[in-house]
Amino acid sequence: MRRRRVDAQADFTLTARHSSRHTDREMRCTLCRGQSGVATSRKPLHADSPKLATESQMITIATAAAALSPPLNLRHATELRDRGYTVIPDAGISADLVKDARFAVASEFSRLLDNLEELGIDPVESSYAFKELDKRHANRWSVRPTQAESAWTRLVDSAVAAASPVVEALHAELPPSADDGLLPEFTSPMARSVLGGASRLLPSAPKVDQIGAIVSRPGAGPQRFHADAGDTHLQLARLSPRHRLFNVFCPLVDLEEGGDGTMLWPASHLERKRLEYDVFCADTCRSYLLERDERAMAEMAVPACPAGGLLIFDFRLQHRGMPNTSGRERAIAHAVLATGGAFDKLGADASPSLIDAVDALSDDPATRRKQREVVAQQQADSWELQRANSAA
Ligand SMILES: O=C(O)CCC(=O)C(=O)O
Repeated sequence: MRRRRVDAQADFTLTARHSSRHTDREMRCTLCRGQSGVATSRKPLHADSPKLATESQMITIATAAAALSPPLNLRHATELRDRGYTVIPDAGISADLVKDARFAVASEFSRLLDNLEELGIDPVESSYAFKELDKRHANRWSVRPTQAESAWTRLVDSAVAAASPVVEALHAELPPSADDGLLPEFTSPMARSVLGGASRLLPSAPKVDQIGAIVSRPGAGPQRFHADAGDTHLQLARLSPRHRLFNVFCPLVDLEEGGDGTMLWPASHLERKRLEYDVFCADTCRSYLLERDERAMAEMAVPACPAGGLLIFDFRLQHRGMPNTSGRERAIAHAVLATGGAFDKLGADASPSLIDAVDALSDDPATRRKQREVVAQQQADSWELQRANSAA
C-alpha cells in the first residue's frame, strides 16, 4: 500500500474504457478486485441506461492509500478512543470523485424509488426494508449499491483506505481507555489481565462489514437517538477492546457545524459514561429520551465535515441524523469497519430484494395486485424485524 501524506494527494480522473489500466500502485477498482462489500451477480440495475453506460466508462483513479501521516493517525485514533468520534476534513478524496459518487448515489436511489412505486409502496409514508433500500423514517433512507463497481464504491474504497490506519493505530498504538470495558471497581485484576491477554489475540486489522449511503431529503425530521450497536455487541465489546465496529461516513455534500449532519454524544460509547447515565436516569426517574435531557443535550456535537471528508465513529456512540432544512438532498456514503471478529447483524443482505420483487410482478392485473399486497405486508414486517436486529 502506498503511503502518502494527504496533502500530497494526486487523484485524477480518466475517461477510458474499463480495462487493466490501473496498476498495483493505484487503486484497483472493486470490479477487478471482486470485493465491493456487496456481491451482485444479477444484471446491474442501470445496465440499459445510456447515461450510466457512459459514466461506467469513466474511471476515477484515486490513490488507494490516502493515508494521513502517522502522528495525524494517532491524533484521530486518540479522539476516536476518548470521544468516540473523529473528523478528518481532508481524507485525500478528490472533488471529482465526490461529484461522480454523488451522481451515482442519486441515480441508483432514484431508480430504486421508481421500483418502489411499481410495487405500489409509498417511498415516504410506507415502512419497508429491502436489501437495496430501507426507510429510516420519513425522508431518510439507507441505500446499498446495486452495481458491483461505481464511483460510489470507489469513493468508499478511498474512505476505507484513509480510515483503516486510524483504526489500526487505535488498536496497535494506544492503551484502551481506562473508562471503557471492564471497570476496575467491578472486575478483579486477574480477570482483567486474562481477558486483556485473550483480547490481544483477536485480529486488529479492520475489515469492511458493509457499505452504503444514507440519504436525507428536505423535510426529514430529527432521528431518535440511538447507538448502532445492540446488546450483544455491547457485551462483547466490554470484554475485548479489539471487538469493535466503526461507522465511516463520507458526506457527498458539505455539512456545516450544527447543520443537517449527524449529532453525536461525545464519550457515550464508554462504559463509565453509559453507567453514569443509567444511574442518573434511574436516580431521577427521568425519561430515557436523550432529547429531553438538558444535561446530555448540552454535551451534543454536530460536527462540520466538508464533502469528501470523513466522520469516523464507534458503533456504541449515541447519535442521530439531524433534520434536513437545507433545500438540497444530503447523501452520506459510508462503510462499516469491523475488528476483533465483530459484525453487524443488521446486514441488509438477508432482506428481500426490491429488484427481484419488481422482476417477479405478473402481467396479469389481478395477480399483480395480489402480489403487491403481499409484498407491502412482508415489507412492513421486514422493517420491524430490521429495527429489532442488532450488531454483534
Ligand atoms: O442521517 C444521519 O446522519 C445518521 C443516520 C443514522 O444514524 C441511521 O440511519 O441509523
